[in-house]
Amino acid sequence: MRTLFANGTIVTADGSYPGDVLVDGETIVQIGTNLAAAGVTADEVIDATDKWVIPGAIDAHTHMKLPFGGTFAKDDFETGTRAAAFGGTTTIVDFAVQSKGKSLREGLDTWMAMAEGMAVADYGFHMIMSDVNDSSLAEMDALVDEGIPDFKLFTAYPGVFFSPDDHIFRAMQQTTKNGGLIMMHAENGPVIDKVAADLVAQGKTDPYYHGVARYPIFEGEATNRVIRLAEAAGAPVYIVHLSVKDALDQVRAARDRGAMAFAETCPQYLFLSIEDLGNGFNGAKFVCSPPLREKNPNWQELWDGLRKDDLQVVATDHCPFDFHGQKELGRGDFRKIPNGLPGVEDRVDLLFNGGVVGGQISKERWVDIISTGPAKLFGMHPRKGAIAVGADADIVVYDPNASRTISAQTHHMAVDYSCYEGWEIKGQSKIVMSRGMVIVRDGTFTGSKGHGKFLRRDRSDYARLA
Ligand code: DUC
Ligand code: ZN
Ligand code: ZN
Repeated sequence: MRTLFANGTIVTADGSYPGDVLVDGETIVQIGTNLAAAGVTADEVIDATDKWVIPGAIDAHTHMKLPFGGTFAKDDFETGTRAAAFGGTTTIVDFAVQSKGKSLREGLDTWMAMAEGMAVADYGFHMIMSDVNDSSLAEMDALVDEGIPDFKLFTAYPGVFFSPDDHIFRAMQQTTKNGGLIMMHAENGPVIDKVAADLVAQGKTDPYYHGVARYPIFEGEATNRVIRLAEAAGAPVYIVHLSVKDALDQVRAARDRGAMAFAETCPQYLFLSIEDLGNGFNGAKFVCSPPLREKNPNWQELWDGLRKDDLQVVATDHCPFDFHGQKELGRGDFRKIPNGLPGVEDRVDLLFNGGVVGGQISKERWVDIISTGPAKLFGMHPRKGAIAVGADADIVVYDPNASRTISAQTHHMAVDYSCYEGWEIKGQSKIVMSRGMVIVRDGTFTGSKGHGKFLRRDRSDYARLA
């Protein structure tokens, strides 16, 4: 099957130009101008006049079916990748979880089985380490070789995912040897739990106090601490879901002194604020960790960070729980609200609308932070994240002039609310191709369950990217 994308503007992280893209099978085989006039034939010609041809977007941080607080994130690998595809995302990197007392391998096998035959577009895994010991450290080397080169550890969630500093340091030392990457959830969990307990004891149990308990300085402190540990170990480190200026300042300082420190933020920290956590128990819809922050100065600081490359990635931390029946587990005690927001479907458009239309970033930088940047950092480039000969044919025809209204009534995520309900935004993915197969066409799903395959990823050259 040969598909020709004709008459569009190819938008990449490096630049934009008018051009045609020819796909044969699962791969991009030719890029040029007026290919049809030059005699190139195809089974299907997709007219991209007045539209942009961009690499399929990559969401490097999702949690399909994550067990959390006695329940499970609602989307599975089918519904989650399908919703992602509607929003122009053709690759996700999810998190397999090592449980305490179990091996990395057991956790990986469980998540592999959950995804097998389900996904409509490609997926990879990072590995969450909840139990750092001699044996799990040794297992890391094999995982790096098998295409899972990154490991997430937590300074938050004592008793669940939390690792003490010496465990984090040992995992970092291991990646110094095996070429992998440590990803850090950086908030000071033990201190947060103390503040949260004090608030609840005072009768402050509403979702709003979830935001109050998790001070910005607790994220800044932990961010600085883990970066310093990584520097001591000679390892690269990636801060996930960075939410606040205090933490960004630590990343900026680290990068200025030459540390291999990288960071992502998420749409919720660019577009939502602690005010959304108010409004009684309705605020539970907005409970995630780190929490939503004060709008000022944080939103603009994060945009500045994205523009200046102190932040390299925008991912979603997609972790959806229904308001009814799941978020409601925390009525009367915000500590029991499952943490996480739905987002995998709307990231690309929110970033286009708020970033490109909003004048914060160029369209090329938009492609970089939603696709090419994560492809490079997470060992997928140039197979993913690129419009280039030889790359996987993960291609989106994007209409920058389309507009739509976000609503839980029309979204494809398996969750009963949207954090952006009623928002009118510009930009929409019209054609979404995953490895040569058109999986979304003008708002209709045309893909198939099981088309998505596990993606073996390489180590990246972190020193070069820093
Ligand atoms: N934060 C969330 O909001 N949900 C899942 C895990 C996390 O770290
Ligand atoms: Zn996290
Ligand atoms: Zn997460």
